Amino acid sequence: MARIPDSHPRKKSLESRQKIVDGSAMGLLAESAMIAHGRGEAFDYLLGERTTSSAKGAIRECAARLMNARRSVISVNGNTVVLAGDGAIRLAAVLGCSIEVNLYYRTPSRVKGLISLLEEKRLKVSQEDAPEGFNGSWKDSVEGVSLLGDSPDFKIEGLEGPRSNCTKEGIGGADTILVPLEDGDRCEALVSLGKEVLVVDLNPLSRSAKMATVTIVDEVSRAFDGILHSLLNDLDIKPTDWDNGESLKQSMKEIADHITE
Ligand code: PTJ
Repeated sequence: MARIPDSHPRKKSLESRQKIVDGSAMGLLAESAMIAHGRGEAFDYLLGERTTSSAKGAIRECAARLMNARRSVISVNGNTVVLAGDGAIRLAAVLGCSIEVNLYYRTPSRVKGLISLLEEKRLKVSQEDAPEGFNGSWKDSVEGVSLLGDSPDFKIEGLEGPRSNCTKEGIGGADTILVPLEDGDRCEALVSLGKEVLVVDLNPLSRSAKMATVTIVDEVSRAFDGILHSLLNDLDIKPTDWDNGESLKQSMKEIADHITE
């Protein structure tokens, strides 16, 4: 792809599209990945391609719940790895949790390919400077992030087919799951197992947005950067009595305000 100049107003959006195109060409994404991405782009456009004030509140709430968790895990699908795999690795390094590749359209070769891509990203992130506010050895923390998903030994109760497969060490045993671009049924099944499900979804009307314990209505890479910043800088945050329905209403109001500005 030709280099996009920094001054191009749609630079970030064009780069994300290219990541989806390249990920598809490599056989890492679901056939419908581009449709999902296009839907996300449309909502992001309506939100003004920014992290809104309600999303900032949801980001802080998720950071607090992840810090407070007995055992957390980050569940990633194809789109998330391609768009925000580096961000997932940074978060897992700070939280000391695993990342599990858990796919809606599961095939062994996609799981293997996505884990390999995450391994490359883990190596790259381990060579970066530690994020501001992080204490300890960044390299050791990043190298310690486990990448799960290729040997499922647990089933999510209440779901049929391959999408119910997961690992006991990851999703099966976790009490708190950060899961971007989740599908509504799986989100509902995880919540009914008593888990805290923290979803990132640009569409505040989606079933998963409505089913989740906390929904961050934001683009996945921006949301991951926001959670990381909150984990390292908002040291006194605690989980609140979160009203997710109210937060989603705020997101819809932010869309309405933005389009009538
Ligand atoms: O890799 P797999 O097999 O697990 O499949 C992944 C997709 C995303 C194809 C699959 O889960 C799917 O079909 O998802 P949906 O039902 O289309 O839902 C995707 C949701 O994510 C939609 O509500 C989009 O608005 C939202 N979305 C898309 N891109 C982003 C996003 N949310 C945040 N950041 C994005 N970049």
